[in-house]
Amino acid sequence: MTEAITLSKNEHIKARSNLLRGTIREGLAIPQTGAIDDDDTQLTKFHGIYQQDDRDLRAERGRTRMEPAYSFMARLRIPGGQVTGAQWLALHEIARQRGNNTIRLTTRETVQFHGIIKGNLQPAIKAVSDAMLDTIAACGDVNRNVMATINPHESPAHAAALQLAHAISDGLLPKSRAWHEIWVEGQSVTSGEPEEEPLFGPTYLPRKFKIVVAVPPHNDVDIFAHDVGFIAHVKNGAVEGYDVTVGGGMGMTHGEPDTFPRTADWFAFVTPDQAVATAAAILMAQRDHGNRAVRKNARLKYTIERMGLEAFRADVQSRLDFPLLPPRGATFTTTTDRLGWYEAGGLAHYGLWIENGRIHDTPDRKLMTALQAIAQIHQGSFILTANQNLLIAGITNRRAIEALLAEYSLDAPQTQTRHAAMACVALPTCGLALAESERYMPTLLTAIEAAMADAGLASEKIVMRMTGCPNGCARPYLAEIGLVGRGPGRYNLYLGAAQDGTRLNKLYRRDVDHDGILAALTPLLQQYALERLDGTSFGDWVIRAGHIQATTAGNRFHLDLNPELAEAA
Ligand code: SRM
Ligand code: SF4
Repeated sequence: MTEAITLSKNEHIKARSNLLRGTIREGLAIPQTGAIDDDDTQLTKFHGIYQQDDRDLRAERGRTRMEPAYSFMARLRIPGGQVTGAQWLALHEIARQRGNNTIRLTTRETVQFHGIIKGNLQPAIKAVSDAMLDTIAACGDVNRNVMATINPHESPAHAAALQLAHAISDGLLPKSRAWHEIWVEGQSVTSGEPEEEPLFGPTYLPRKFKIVVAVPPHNDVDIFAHDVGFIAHVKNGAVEGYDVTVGGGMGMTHGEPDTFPRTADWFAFVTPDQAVATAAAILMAQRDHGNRAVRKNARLKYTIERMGLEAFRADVQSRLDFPLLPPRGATFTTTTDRLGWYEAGGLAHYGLWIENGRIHDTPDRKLMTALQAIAQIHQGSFILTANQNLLIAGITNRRAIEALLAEYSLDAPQTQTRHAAMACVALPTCGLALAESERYMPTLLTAIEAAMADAGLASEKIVMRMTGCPNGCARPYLAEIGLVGRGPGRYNLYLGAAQDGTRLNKLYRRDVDHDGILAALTPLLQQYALERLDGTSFGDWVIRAGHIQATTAGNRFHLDLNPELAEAA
């Protein structure tokens, strides 16, 4: 007999939502508030939309008894991150007319608009649809935007990775017509067809679900951070199959050891024509076995920890009519992007560094205007990377693009460490932020660059990532230096991840402020400069030098505390 479980609140909201409609449409029409109904805020996520409020203004508005300064964030679904120049121009206009005049490239190869007020929300999403794009399933308990390794021009395998990302994204998309009704048509449209969700069922998944596709040796999608990964095996220039990984994830909660980041397990090898069915079978196994009572333990990584990998594999296998073969294994070199000019597939490409993915104009730097000008003359595509950068791909008019990059100073040199860095959005829009991230990272990097230069490390690359809370949106637990917000101005400092994205880092200092971060890192950088052997990364060196205890390997590495911290815990 199965035990009755108490379902989490969100399960009830989904169940009674009439396939993700709730009362969103009615709520949008109420002019007296900038917000929508609480339950509906959970449902809009499935449409790629989050209700937020400006946290810089929260206290002041509370004091003056005003409603919080509500606005919405909208995230697009762009499998493989590729858009045309015309689509870029449309995104530019939406940000300008309906949002806060910024475009935010995310850590998952898509864009977000922030600061859309309620009255602008439906027109903004309609404009996204008019640009032949959508926001369906960009958030919520569904399969999220599917990422692919960057640049389909690089080889047929890269092109196949992009195609697979599209096929998985389309194949695993919710079937509900709610998104079109609410955001495009603005009314119910009855087609006469019965509406159902054959893959998900009426309560969708227990939690978010993320899939990526990589072509070794480049791990630019951070394959081990995701619920499911496909790793291409290439023979004679063509993909002969994919290794499949399962159970990666970053999110955790401070002080709750039953939540933890985890790198994915190697799971199986499948042929290209079996890949979408395999993704669907894994999704269905998680749909049926994921924890629907406790949301913080609902991700696939916890399902696999609970069931055991072999039992999980047997369940997935039972849903497929072909055998899951043993994984073959692959080697990666780096998680960072290829920036600057390079040639591939007979065309020129320019990897443009975007600081923390934020595209906007400032008095000193007109990045948004510059990209608009580039989009007006660029014949190829724009590809959004998992490192929050932008590849201007398939350039046929290099001289003209070069001139614009120079005119707007977009080609100014930066250190490798700054190029490799990422920070999540955090304040003022993210409701979960405990500390600054995007707005603080540039300042901290300047100080770390100075410490690196003093140590003679100015030209080295150390992968550094920061988040404003432990949810891990910039994948900080896979950075050589990871900083995770604890409270205003305070961070936990993690060290020791591998540059190829295969090993998590470990807590090194708890609750440190700006000076504390520098006090902890400066002597390490100096020692690293003296002691490292050629080619030893900082993440490997901190372990070799004994600053991080490598007591456990693999996907649970992160869980052990260093002895000195364990004593203090
Ligand atoms: Fe994230 C929630 C931003 C990638 C793990 N994430 C949020 C929300 C929506 C806050 C909220 O729930 O109210 C943040 C909105 C902030 C804002 O104002 O824009 C937010 N996450 C982001 C983005 C924009 C960060 C960025 O700077 O680029 C990334 C958007 C990706 C996308 O396009 O889909 C983003 N989030 C990630 C990643 C990285 C990844 O997937 O590669 C992770 C870690 C990987 C993972 O999923 O385990 C991540 N976000 C979370 C979590 C923790 C999930 C968990 O399993 O515990 C939350 C909180 C939650 O879901 O309850 C969260
Ligand atoms: Fe917000 Fe935390 Fe994600 Fe940063 S890591 S965007 S603070 S949820």
